[in-house]
Amino acid sequence: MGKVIITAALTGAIHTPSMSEYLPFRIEDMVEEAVRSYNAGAAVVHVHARNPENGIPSSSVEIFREILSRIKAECNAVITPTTGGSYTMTPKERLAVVSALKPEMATFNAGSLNFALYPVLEKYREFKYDWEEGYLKGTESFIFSNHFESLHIYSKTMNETGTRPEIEIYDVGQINNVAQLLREGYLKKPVYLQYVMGILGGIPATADNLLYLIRESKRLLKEDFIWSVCAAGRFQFPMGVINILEGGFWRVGLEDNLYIEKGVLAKSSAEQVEKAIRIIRELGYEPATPDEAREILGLKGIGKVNY
Ligand code: KMH
Ligand code: ZN
Repeated sequence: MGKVIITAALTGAIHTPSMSEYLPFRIEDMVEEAVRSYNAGAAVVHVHARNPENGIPSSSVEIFREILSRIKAECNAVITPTTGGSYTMTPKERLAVVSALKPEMATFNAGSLNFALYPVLEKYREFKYDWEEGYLKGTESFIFSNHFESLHIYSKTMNETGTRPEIEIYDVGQINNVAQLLREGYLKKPVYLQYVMGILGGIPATADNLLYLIRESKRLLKEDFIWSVCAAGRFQFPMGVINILEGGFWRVGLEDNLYIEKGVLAKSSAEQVEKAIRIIRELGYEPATPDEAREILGLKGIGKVNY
């Protein structure tokens, strides 16, 4: 049985501070969470920047630099900053972290979609910060734009900085986008896909759909891909188990799911990492170390980043 790359997605741009007291958005909390997830067995940590004063998603390179350099000083995890940012950011703002910090890996969102969070307003009514409600409501008219011109720019930039794209796949057609980018020479084989399931606007998180994504990836990309899955909310663990059994990897973390079990808030992404590793070990798998992940993903090495 192979090694499984476990990724911990610490904060994201979906959940807002009032949804969980455990969602880290201050720099010191994000660093502590990254180290906790690393110590729990995660090989990769995925990082978004937030304004430390009020938790609103930020594209500030200086905040990213502070977070990434402090994580790097404390552990050997692979650090994957987002280029997804949030819907308040331009493509240029979203990409700035890659040009400036030249990370080993960064997310690469492979297509456009509705990215709707507004239905959570039925559940959350009281907010600590004045931006939260408008931010969530604003997603009712939000198209997460990743057209081919921006995909070309993202690819070129990541090729220049030696940054491995972690290609976020929200729906089956985006696998064909990747095939097109390979044909055009923008992306290199093998590509690393992160199936993102259960976002309202993207592919629903069902076993059938996950197997379909894998099958369609094999049809279009042959053997030239490695893949992981992250699924929103209650689907995080079921989709992860299926994906492991199919030969893929697994992303957990409070970015995607605030709970450790039904009705119980996770106190840390590390709790979800520990639970995922207990499960994969029961199935005969072992978590990959960060250096094994670097080998599997063909990363340039932490010594070649600019932070
Ligand atoms: N936010 C997740 C739904 C990114 O950060 O660029 C997918 C993601 C993409 O993590
Ligand atoms: Zn993210």
